[in-house]
This record gives sequence, C-alpha cells and structure tokens, in this order.
Amino acid sequence: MRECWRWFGPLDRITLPQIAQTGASGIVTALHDIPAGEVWPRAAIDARRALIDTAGLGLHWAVVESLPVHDRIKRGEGDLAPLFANYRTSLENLAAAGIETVCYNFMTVIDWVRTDHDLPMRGGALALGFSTARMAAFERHMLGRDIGSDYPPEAIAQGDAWFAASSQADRQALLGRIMAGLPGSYDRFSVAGLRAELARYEGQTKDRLRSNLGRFLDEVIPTAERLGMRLCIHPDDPPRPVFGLARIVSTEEDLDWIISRADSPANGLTFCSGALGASRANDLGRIARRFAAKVHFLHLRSVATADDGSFHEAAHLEGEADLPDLVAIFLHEEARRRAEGRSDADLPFRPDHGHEMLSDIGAGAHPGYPLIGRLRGLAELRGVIAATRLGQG
Ligand SMILES: [Mn+2]
Repeated sequence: MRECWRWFGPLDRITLPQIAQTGASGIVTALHDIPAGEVWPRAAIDARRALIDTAGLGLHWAVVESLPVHDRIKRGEGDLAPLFANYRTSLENLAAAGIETVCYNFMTVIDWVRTDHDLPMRGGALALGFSTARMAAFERHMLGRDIGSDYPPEAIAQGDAWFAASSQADRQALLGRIMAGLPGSYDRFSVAGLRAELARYEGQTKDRLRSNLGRFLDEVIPTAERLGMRLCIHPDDPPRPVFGLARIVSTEEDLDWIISRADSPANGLTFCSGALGASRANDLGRIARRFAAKVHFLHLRSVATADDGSFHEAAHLEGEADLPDLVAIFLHEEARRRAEGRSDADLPFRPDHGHEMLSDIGAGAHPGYPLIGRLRGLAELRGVIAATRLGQG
C-alpha cells in the first residue's frame, strides 16, 4: 500500500518537506485554481508535477483528487459535448504526465457537509462532526425548506429547540461551517445564494442523476481505458440526502449500480471508510470484500455514529470502522493483483482527515486536514499495515 498525503498545492500551509517528514511518498493533489469544466493544460500539469518531483524529497504525484465534474453534467443540462471533450482532454494531458489514478465525485451543490469543525476530544484535540439536529434546524429555519421526514422526529425537535435558543452569531457560524464544503473556492454561499443554487436541482431525482452519471461514464470511460487510467468515484459525504438533494453514491447498491454500468478496469471506486461508514446500513468489510477488485484508491478513517444519524470523526483506530480488517482485505487484494502481474498492485491510500491536535490548533489548516492529526493517523495505519503483512506472510 502506497502511503499518500493530500496536498492542496503551493497555497497549502503544509509544505512538501513537512509531508516528506511524515514518511508519505505519494502526493494527492489537484489544480484547484482551474474552474470545473475547463481543460487542465499540459503545461499546468507539468508545472505542478515538477514542483513535487524536483523538491528532491522522494515524492511523486500519485493521484488526482479531484478532477471535478461540471454541475451541468450532473444536471444533464444543455449541450454537454464540449464539457465531455474537455474532461477527456484533461485525462489525456494527465496520462501524458504519467498520472494514472483520478478521483472524482458526483455530489451536487456541495462536496461534503459538517455542522461542527471543532468538537472537543480528549485533552483538547478537535474533530469534525455532523449533527442531524442542527442540520435539520438549518434546513428548516434558515433555508426555509419543508424537510418532511428527511430527519428523525427527535432530531427535528432538538433542532427546533437549538434554533429557538440560538443567537444570530450561532446561526452565522453554523452557516459558515456547513458551507465550508463548497468545492473549489472560498466564496461562501449566503442562504439566498444556496436557495437559488438548490432551485437548479429541482426535479433531479435519483433516477435522473443516475442517468446523468451513466452518460458521463459512457463519455469518458473508453478514453480512460485506452489511456490505461483508473477513474475512481468518491462516495457521498455524508451518505444521506442533504438539502433534499438526491444521492447516488451512498450505499452498497449504489456502488453495484456504478460498477455494473460500465464494465471496464477504468471504472472504479475510491473506498472511503469514513464517508461510507457514516451510515450504519453500510457494512464496510462486506463492501470492501465485494468491490476490492474495483478499488483504485483508499481513504482510511473512522467515524462514531449516533442513533439519530449524527456522527463525529473518531481517531483512526477508534470509532466504528475496523481499519485493521480493511487493511487485511486490501493487502490480500494487492497480493492477488501481484500474482496476476498487474501494474496497479500497489494501492494508494491516504489518512483521510485527522483531529486538529497539538501544534495544529490555531495553525489554520483546511478543516480535516491538519498536519499532526493526519501524521498520527498515517503512523498508526503504517503500523497496522506492517503487522498485517507479517501475519499474512
Ligand atoms: Mn474520503
């Protein structure tokens, strides 16, 4: 398993020499400054790769996360031929630079959602979390949505009580934390802006969203396959509807639909134990065993869930995900690939998120991406991997 680290590029406060000190060798990054839908030019890809290669640190660009899918493709809106052509050109440019693994997602409007960025853990570390009560309060009282039975009745009642007691500052802070998951920019939607954006997805049912993903796969998978690339879709985070938006990458059945939709080695999955693990209906071990052959990239972390669907991000070896079991499954898969002489037998993985802790506090990392918290996760996983390898002989 190839130890990787997500780096947000030259503007990331965490530097390549710091990443080298964590022991990771693979860099996971993207050209975040290029708007979704535009071509990633060969020169820009080469410049990013050169930054990583020429640092003399033994690092290489292992995975693109993410090559974003334009919202119009997700909505199936208008003439999409130029957008599909641009995506294929970006894949060709990445392949020419030697990059083979490309992560993407099919979440609409917002990439990930948390209501809390600073839940106190033991000794003062801070974790990300999702409260169904406060999400229900936000949707019902700030967004003005009819949330019907989207959330459990007790969560809705708790959310009503939270809202009634909240100050204007509490509400603004909640809006800021929820909107932090907006992709690609630091513009935060206002409530009015979010409402307008959501209106563009009215009538976008699960079936329609699936057919739009199917069309995307039809358009790009043959090119990826010809280039020897591996696309890997990231699950919805959290794996439940938010803002009433349809979700199609949340369950085992969803993953089966995606894999069955295009039978190609280029059509694969990012196995994110944290995103999938936030739903108790997902049996992580079962999903990992079932789809191991289609997994091209691993995000390893663990969450602790509550009865009402709330969760928080636990330390990597705590919470409910059995990461040692998942590591064993994927080491086994690597051995199987190696026996077949495959070139993709070294699976890239990264510690996906970590607590803000020690010198992370106040250091201003991206939410979920602090230096020390992820270093702790990576080091623990490295130990698990080494011990499991010994056990598997
Ligand atoms: Mn993930």
